[in-house]
Amino acid sequence: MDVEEIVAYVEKELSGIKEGDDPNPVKVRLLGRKGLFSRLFDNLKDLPPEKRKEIGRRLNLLKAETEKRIDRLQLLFEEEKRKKEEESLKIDKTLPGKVPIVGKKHPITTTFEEIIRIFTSLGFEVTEGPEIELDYYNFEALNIPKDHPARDMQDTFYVKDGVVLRTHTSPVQIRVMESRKPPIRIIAPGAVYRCDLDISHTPMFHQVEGLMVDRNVRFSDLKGVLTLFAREMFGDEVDVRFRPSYFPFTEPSAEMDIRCVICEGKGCRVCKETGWLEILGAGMVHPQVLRNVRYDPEEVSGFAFGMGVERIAMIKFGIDDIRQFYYNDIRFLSQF
Ligand code: 2NL
Repeated sequence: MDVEEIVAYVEKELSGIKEGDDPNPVKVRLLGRKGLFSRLFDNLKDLPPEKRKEIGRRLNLLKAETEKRIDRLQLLFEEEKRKKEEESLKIDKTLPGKVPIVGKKHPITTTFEEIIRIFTSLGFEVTEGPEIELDYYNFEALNIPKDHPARDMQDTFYVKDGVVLRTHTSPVQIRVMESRKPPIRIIAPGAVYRCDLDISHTPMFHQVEGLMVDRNVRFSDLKGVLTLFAREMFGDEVDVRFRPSYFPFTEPSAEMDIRCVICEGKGCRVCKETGWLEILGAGMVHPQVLRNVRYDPEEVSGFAFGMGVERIAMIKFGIDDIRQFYYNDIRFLSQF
């Protein structure tokens, strides 16, 4: 075995690899399991012992040198590969950027915020409560009798015996009254649920209710606060009127209308030719409701009101189908 010849052979193989080329085929040929060095070391055993040691030493040196050079070529190859990849992905910084779609607040959110702003500026505090509610707080405490149509399976989602999805946010106000003494001035905004779906009803919608309880709270306070609300919400000039109505939890009860914002009172499809749009219901808190929360109706009185946020938003933005709010169609939502 002529070591000089082997060195020359290895040198020829290694110098045949250009920098940046893949050194692997040569690596396999020289250093692989059945490669050159492997065979050479096998052959050592056929040499006489005195030669074996010296040649073995030189072969080991040559092998180590070969490994070092292959490793270096391997690094150069990887680097070249990475550069080529980068080149093919290269970003043209002069291209105009993609304009991201920026989300907007949902019209129900902005309407909520506007209602809340108006009442908090009048000193009302925002309160919240559970959407899964006890029958007691949703109906019983509000003087809604067991046989009242609002309790019908058709309107209420029953969770289990004695538990419902709240059908209004009044139960929040009952809970606050139970836990505090008058004076009370609160609003209760939130999601409510009724089993109903058509052009003017969705099974989930939103309400803001309000409540003021103190000594000597009168119907004139109700009229003053709610008139101010309507003017802030729909414009300074808007006309309002109160019509007698009925709710089991208020006595007397009323509904408030504003002059139709579409036809200005002349009569149109939206106001059903009446010239007026109903925006909320209200009344003086029923004495039985006050007693239910351990208030003395001889000492304190209060007014309460409730409005549908979707309804307010429909009037404000001129939307005729409540379901539009919940299709999540970008073409609809991006208009606000
Ligand atoms: C409507 C009418 C109303 C109330 C809600 C209320 C709450 C308590 C006591 C008494 Cl704790 N009343 N809330 C009163 C009158 C009307 O809502 O048309 N809502 C959409």
